[in-house]
Amino acid sequence: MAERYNPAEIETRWQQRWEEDRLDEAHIDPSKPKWYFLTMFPYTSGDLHIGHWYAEAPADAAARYRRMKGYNVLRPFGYDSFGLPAENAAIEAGVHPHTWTVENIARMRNQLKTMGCMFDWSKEVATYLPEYYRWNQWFFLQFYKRGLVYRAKAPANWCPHCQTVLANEQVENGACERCHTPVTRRDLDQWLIRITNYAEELLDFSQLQWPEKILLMQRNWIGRSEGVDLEFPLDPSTGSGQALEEKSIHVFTTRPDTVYGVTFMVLAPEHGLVAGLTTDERRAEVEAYVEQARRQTEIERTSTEREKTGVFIGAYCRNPFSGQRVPIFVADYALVSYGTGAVMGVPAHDYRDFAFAARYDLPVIAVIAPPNWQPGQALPDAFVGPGPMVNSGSFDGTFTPGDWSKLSEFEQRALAERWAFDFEQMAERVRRERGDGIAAVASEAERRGWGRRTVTYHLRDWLISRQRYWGTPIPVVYCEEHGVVLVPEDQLPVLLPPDAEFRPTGESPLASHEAFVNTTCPQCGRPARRETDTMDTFVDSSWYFLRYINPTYDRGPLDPNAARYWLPVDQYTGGAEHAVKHLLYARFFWKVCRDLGLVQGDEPFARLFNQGIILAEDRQKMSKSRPEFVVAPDELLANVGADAVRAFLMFIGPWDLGGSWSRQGIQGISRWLQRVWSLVLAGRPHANDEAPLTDRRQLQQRLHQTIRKVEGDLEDFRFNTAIAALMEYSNFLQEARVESDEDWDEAIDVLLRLMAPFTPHIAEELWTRLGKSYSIHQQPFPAWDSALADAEEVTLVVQVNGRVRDRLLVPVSISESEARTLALQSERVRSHLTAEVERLVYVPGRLINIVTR
Ligand code: ANZ
Repeated sequence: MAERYNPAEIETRWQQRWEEDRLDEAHIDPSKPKWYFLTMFPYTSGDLHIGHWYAEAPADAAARYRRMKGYNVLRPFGYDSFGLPAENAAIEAGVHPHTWTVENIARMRNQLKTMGCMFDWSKEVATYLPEYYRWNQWFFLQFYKRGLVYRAKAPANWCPHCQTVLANEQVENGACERCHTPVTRRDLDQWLIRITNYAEELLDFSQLQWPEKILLMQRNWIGRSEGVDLEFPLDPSTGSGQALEEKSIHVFTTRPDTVYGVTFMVLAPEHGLVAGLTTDERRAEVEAYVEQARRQTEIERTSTEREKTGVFIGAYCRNPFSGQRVPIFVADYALVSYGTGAVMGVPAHDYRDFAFAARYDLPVIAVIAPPNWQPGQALPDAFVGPGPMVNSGSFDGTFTPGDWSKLSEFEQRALAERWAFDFEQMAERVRRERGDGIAAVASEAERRGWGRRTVTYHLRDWLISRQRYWGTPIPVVYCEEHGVVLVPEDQLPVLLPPDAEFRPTGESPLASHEAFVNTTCPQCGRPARRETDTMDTFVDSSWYFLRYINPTYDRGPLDPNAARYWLPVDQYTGGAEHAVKHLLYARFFWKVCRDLGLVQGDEPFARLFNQGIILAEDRQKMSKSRPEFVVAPDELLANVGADAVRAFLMFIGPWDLGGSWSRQGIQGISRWLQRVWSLVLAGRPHANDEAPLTDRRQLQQRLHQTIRKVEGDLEDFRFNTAIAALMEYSNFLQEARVESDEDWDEAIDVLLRLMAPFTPHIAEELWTRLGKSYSIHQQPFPAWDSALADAEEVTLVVQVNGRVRDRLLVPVSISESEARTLALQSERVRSHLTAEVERLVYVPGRLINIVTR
């Protein structure tokens, strides 16, 4: 009796052997095409869970496939090990983050090895190591020299009672978690990276084969907005009468076509002119309002649901176009960080302004005529659609598209319904109209010197200062004499001291570490203080893939020689939750590296694929709060083995959609592997001698069709259908009665090589048991021949006027004219040809439709 399939034994044995033989180490080899296959590295946040498996196992199959196709595949692994996850876990467990991280990495590495993935362990990277973060500091210096990093006041959470900065997690419902005092925002000196310098370039996605959804999210995040900077002169006859240096207020507007409809002006509470413009009578109220606005987050302030509040500051400005006097308000829906921090209020054509005007009883002047609207008629709501300009001086009658082109079709249709006009007609009109009110007013403003066209981005500069312990120290020293002094390159790394307090206090923990803080000025040698904030860990993850190619290189962050060969990354995979920040920061870092001459080309990741998530058996999210639904990979390994878990995860659905766990499903996969095991070890079956002999041609066809299918699926990450094809193929072999040993050998050889990327251990075990040379993972992927894969005959459906009249068995290679002749000769067809043939529609190899007059 044949030996039973024992995955636990086989898998550990092969994992050890592959590691000993360094099978998965990638070396520069210019004779081979390279394939850098990168998967987003994980946080060191504890045990490996099924989500890690889902990120790694299918990617591994794709990488193994590439290697079998003759590529030199780089498949590194590392740990995103600085930052909050490690710090919080360490605080909970009461151990030092360093100890905790080291232990976790060791555990994760062991767990990872049980997956049977082709990781190149010689290139492991961990961001908490000084050999790594030293280069974060080096990058900081280069950025500084290029004007890409600067210090500025930026808001942080502040508890007025405890007199301290709070981390986001220390704020509960807007209050300090310790004393429950409402938290305010306080400006601190912090470091920012000028990512906005690259905003325009980051919007160019032309070289990226990425999911459309991700590109859209990046585009929205960068948020390019074309508009006009308009200048409203201050009205000297009113207001505080204080001598003001500023003579005007600048607004950023995307809708200059509405300028005649301005009935008020709004300044952000933090706008620099508020204090100076506020009149004495209004001062107390304005100050109270500004103070309470400080407590709100931007998200709260811009929420569309929220009531629009504000306070009149007593001053006025003038509309350069209409000459109208415009009252100035301070209101928190204007953000200081966007545009100019001031908004021209046009209630007739902007929803927020409409709500504000309604609340403070400000006039609403329609300047774009909605369809079916009579002059003088009050507007029930803001109208954001297209139409002719009215009440707009010499612009009256000019057609303007309004916000039309910025709306989705869904929103456009909703608008059409709301204002009772025909959607199609309006869409057509916008396309046809030549006059464009937006451009007309913008040009007029420029001509008269009242404003200029400008582009604004929603993207903000990247605030990298963190008042936390577990991160990269920012390599800066503050000297009384020399101010901000960079730590010289040859003194890097600035080491993170192991003996600092790491529990978050809000203040930077390093600030209380005397030995760290007190240093000397690199310029004058006199006593100086170190910067005590650490870097955002997104800095670490922005370039880790550049370190992988040679993590021991010590003359720079990346080895130029390895870079020339391995970069850029050919395929990147990971979770869609990193759609914006990580992927944008990494693209930005790459572009800076390009400008520093470290890499070539404009993009780091040519292709991107996002996997879905694994749900629990009840189709809900797996969570620690429902332990009975959490799948623990380690347990599964003992039961069904890594190959079954891998194959099951790939089988449950398209990789980008994810799927839900199923105990039954995994048993099914496990049984399939057992069947393959027996099938291969039993050798060519003689038992079913009764069965009719399998046609040799049919056997070959199945074999070549399966190769073609699996290859195509692996190219496109359709692992589920590839595994289904493998199952069908192995079932077919089980039923088959093959005449020659040679044919049987070939059929099994192909089966194992096709399975190798998915289930690497069982494939290797059976392969060597058949006496084939180790290792199957160094074998080429089987080739297929389309002549053998294609069916020789196909059924051609013949229709007359769309109704099926006959089915003909024809050679696959049939030409259109042959098909036409055969169809017209058919008796069944001819009896329906009562009228003259007008034309023939031919779908090659499938269908022919004869259309009569
Ligand atoms: C007048 C106006 C009339 C506007 C109208 C819109 C419609 P996007 O497209 O996102 O760039 N805005 C400008 N700066 C702002 C700030 N700091 N805080 C809050 N809102 C601000 O948005 C541009 C529009 O957002 C601008 O165009 C301005 O309102 C507002 F019928 O100007 B608009």
